Parts: sequence; C-alpha cells; structure tokens
Amino acid sequence: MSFELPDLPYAYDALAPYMSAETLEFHHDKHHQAYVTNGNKLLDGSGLEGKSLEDVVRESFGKNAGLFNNAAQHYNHVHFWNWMKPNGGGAIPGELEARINSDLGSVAEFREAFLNAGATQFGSGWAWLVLNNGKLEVTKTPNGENPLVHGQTPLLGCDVWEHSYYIDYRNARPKYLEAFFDSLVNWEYVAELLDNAG
Ligand code: MN3
Repeated sequence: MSFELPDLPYAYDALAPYMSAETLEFHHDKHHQAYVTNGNKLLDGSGLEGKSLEDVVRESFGKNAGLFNNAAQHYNHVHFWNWMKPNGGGAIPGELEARINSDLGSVAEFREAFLNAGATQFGSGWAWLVLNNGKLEVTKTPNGENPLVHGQTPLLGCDVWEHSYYIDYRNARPKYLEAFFDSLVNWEYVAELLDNAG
C-alpha cells in the first residue's frame, strides 16, 4: 500500500470562525500532503511496504525516524480531520459521557485535563484522549509520536503544532484548544472509535 491524502470530510470554510479556510488549506493541502509525499518516498525500500498504516507506525517507531515521523503524522491527520466537524463540540453521546465520568471524574475535569495537556506540551505535539488497558486517560506526545506506539488506542487528538493555530490564534494556543474542545470536536467519531476498541 501507499499513503494517500484523503479529502477533508467538509468544505474548507465549514469550520470557521473556529478554524479558517486558510488554516485548512495550508494544513491539509500543504502539511498533510508533505507527510504523505515524504512518507511514500521513505516507505519504498523500508521493508514495511505491505503493512497497514497502523503497523508501519508501530514498527518504524524507534527504528526508522524519517518514516515514523511522516507515517505517524499521516495517521494523526487522517483522524484529526474526522475529530472535527461543523457545529461540533456540545453534547457527548451518553455511553462515552458515562465512561468519561467514571474514568476521568467528569466532563469538566476531562476538559481541563485535555486543555492542560495541549497547553503544556512543550513545542510541537498532540494532546490525546486514549484507551489504555480498558480505561480512558488524557495524555500528550511530542512531534508526531502517537498513542499507538505506547500500546494505547487514540480516541481524540488535538494537533498543537503551530501550523494548526497560528493563522487564526497567533500564539494563543489555549484559546485554540478551547475552541477545538467546545466548538469543533466530533464526539460521534470519538464514540465510534471507543466502540471499535471494544
Ligand atoms: Mn498538523
């Protein structure tokens, strides 16, 4: 297999004013495309050509930094576009909300932990809601690293690389994180990933 850039699941201007068309044009068409293009070049001859994207990410980690960085960022962004939707945020599907309440205390505590993870990730990286040994946890990772390489299932991720927010929020990463959580998250997709994880 080779990596392919998926279309955005909505129009470029569909997430405004929380994420502008200009941000999505750069982020999807330039940054994500570069991970796909470079990932394909590095996949060729790596010995991992026949593997699923998830396996390429897991098996290149710690062994082939160039391939890992691009494959992991491709995986992260494929999901990132689906972790957002127009008129997102708001009500969390009941079963997911119940899991959040039992594992993380409350939705408010989860929100605070998630925003804090994103704000305190020094430099580029991601904030995550993951399933780890059957329990929901909030984590963060640097650069392209993702929960797959730690044996966890990513359920929600927020890209805190500057390219994700600098056009719309300049240096105000916490404001971007609040807008993401409150007005962009596609909770149905998060619930679907939790269902798939069993
Ligand atoms: Mn990005």
